[in-house]
Amino acid sequence: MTGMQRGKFITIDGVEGAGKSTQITFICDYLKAKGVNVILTREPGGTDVGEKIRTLLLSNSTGKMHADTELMLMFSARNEHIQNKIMPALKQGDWVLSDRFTDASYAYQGGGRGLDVERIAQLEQWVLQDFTPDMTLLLDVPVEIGMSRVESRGKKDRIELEATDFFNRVRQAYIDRSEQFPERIKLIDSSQTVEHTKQQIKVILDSL
Ligand code: Z5A
Repeated sequence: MTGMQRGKFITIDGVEGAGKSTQITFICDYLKAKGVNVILTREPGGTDVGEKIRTLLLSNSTGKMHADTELMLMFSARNEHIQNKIMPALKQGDWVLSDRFTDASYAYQGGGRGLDVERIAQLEQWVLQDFTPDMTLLLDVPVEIGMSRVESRGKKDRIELEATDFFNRVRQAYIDRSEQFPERIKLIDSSQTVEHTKQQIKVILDSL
């Protein structure tokens, strides 16, 4: 690329109630204070088409769905997201901060639903080629703690209705990925206070 420097792509992931939404606001403000132009987005979603796919994926009225269909819908939304939002922003030098990304497909559809990781990797290669986040912040919390944090939210969506076992497999798949990609995925203990998590994130961001 000539001239302008490409922005950085940071993703934040983890099981439910790990504190992604809480910390993402802090990260955004922290980077802005350092003079970085940041775009905040999420998956599934982030574009008009992606948000429609999100509704289909998470709505209880959708009912049962084949795990492969769920995986492909996640990647369809992701393709739209990358092509129409993430790449254009990075190319013009903005940073992009995404609440969840491909690691969630490995964790939820791979770990949770039990889909073959090799098949997910094939889809990833097809859609993303070599595109990958510059950094992923993985907020880790025991499933029971995460669940107790979100309990008061009331009605659960289609995926949240899964049993504790499902989320334990999701958490383990995230941890496995952080061990597989230690350079990119920073595992953060998010089981303590919001402030404790924030301090760990700050140290990591300063290293960027
Ligand atoms: N999904 C998938 O299956 N495959 C994919 O490829 C992708 C996604 C991309 C939507 O995700 C669903 O899509 C998700 C995975 C699936 N399904 N599930 N389950 P989402 O990110 O939109 O929704 P979510 O997972 O339900 O996020 P969340 O529950 O909102 O989690 P969070 O953002 O990490 O939590 P939070 O809102 O920041 O915090 C929850 C509460 O805890 C809140 O009251 C906070 O004030 C409190 N909190 C936060 N941190 C702390 C600490 N440290 N101590 C105490 N209390 C805290």
